[in-house]
Amino acid sequence: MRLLLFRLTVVLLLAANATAADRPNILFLFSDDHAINAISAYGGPLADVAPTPHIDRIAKEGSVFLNSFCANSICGPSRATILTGKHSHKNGFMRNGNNFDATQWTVAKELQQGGYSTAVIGKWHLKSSPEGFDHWEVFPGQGNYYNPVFIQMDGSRKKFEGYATDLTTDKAISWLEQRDPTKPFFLMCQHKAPHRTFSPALRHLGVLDDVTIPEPATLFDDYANRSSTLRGNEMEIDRHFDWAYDAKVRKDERGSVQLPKPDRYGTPEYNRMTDSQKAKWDAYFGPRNKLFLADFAAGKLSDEDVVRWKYQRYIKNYLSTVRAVDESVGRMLDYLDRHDLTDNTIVIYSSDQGFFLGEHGWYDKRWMFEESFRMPFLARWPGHIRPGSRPSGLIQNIDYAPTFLQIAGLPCPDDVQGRSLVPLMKGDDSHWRSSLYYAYYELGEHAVPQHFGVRTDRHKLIYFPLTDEWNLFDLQRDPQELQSVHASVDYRQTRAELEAEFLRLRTEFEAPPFPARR
Ligand code: SGN
Ligand code: CA
Repeated sequence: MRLLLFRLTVVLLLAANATAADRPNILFLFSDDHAINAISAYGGPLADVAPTPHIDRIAKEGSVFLNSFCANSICGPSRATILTGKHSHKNGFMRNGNNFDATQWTVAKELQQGGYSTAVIGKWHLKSSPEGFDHWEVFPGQGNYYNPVFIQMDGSRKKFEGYATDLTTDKAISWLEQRDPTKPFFLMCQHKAPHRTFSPALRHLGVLDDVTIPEPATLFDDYANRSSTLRGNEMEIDRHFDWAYDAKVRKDERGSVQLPKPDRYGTPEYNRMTDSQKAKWDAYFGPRNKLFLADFAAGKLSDEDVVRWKYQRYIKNYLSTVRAVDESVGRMLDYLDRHDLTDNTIVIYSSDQGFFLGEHGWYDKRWMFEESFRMPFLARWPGHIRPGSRPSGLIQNIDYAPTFLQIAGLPCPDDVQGRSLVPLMKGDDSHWRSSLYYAYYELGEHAVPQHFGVRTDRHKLIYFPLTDEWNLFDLQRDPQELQSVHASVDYRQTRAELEAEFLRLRTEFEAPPFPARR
């Protein structure tokens, strides 16, 4: 009842004081698996070799949130959290493969009812069809890079020739062209890139040929001094990166050369291409693969050399897919400029979780370790966000829905678990939170076990229920998280505080019991 009255008052006030078009537009630019280390505005180790000038423009004219995290480092759950402002156990989407209960409250529905034109284009990955959007056009499941299929609003599937990132951008722009201009808009433009299998736009093949990408210090991590479950992972560049599927060395290119395992999958993205697209791919990868295979067959490469070669192959393809995402951001910002929309639009760039770019020897995400736990979050909002600001408060994807609502001047339901980021955007971090709750529920592909934890600005406590192990990291002394100090007497006090905070958060968020021990 209270919410209803509030909603009515808001609508009346909006009608009296402002034309709907005065309310800010919300442009949510989103990608899949884009680690902050691959965004130059975050100043990571790859900033010089692979800059992202258009994403950086958002940072320059707005802010980079330095401590942005996800609630559950996996695709569908992150997206469900963004739409609902709730942890996975509350919105019911705990693992990829779940079906999003579209009857529940979402921020898209609220914005739509509150007078916004709403649309989502690109990767959706929540199985049930989008609701709360005036327009949508999304990939089935993970979607494809080349000549992808988009599901239409009538349920039919249509294949489009071209590259997923470009097509997603074209479709987002054409929706902006056709939208109802008397209403503010909420547009989610959601890319597949740079997700596995890291397949660049053909025009970007070779853009990083002249550089050697610096290797992360932990490329050859031995997984000692942490949970025993780390060793059971199946996401190592060394042991799991597939030759054809990931490293792009097709079986039909190898002649008599035998590559070591793993070599399980084919090349589905290559198979989708037209003959002329394949010709461009072959012209690039063909000769490079030949050189590698010759060296390999001649016994010139040690095991470590092979890992290093695979790392370069991986990271260059990954960063090349980012190149198209960055170009897309440039096109979207340019559209706002050319249509006089820049001043009244908040632009956010984010990605569903982070990703390991060789750190700990890994690709993929899932772990509560920094590289996958962190989500990029950059925002530009002229007149509200100070250009060049770098808020350091701990934020999480549960906060996005309440943020959108405050920007739109709409009420936020009591059961939303996140908090609006508008105060942080405006430079006020005086009453901000000091810890975050994390929960990961899958136990499947890549063999990362369920784990749960709490992070403060300095420490991280993780519980692995299947093995009943606890890890504690001092992020200031050990930023690479190589040594749990959980058993150290020096950390007795910290451990007790973190355990209490973990429990407090689990109570506050009404978290379910841990899965049973193995
Ligand atoms: C796919 C990928 C995995 C990836 C998951 C989750 N395999 O299953 O490597 O971890 O998606 O990614 S693939 O063979 O399909 O590329 S997520 O971003 O959707 O959560
Ligand atoms: Ca993802």
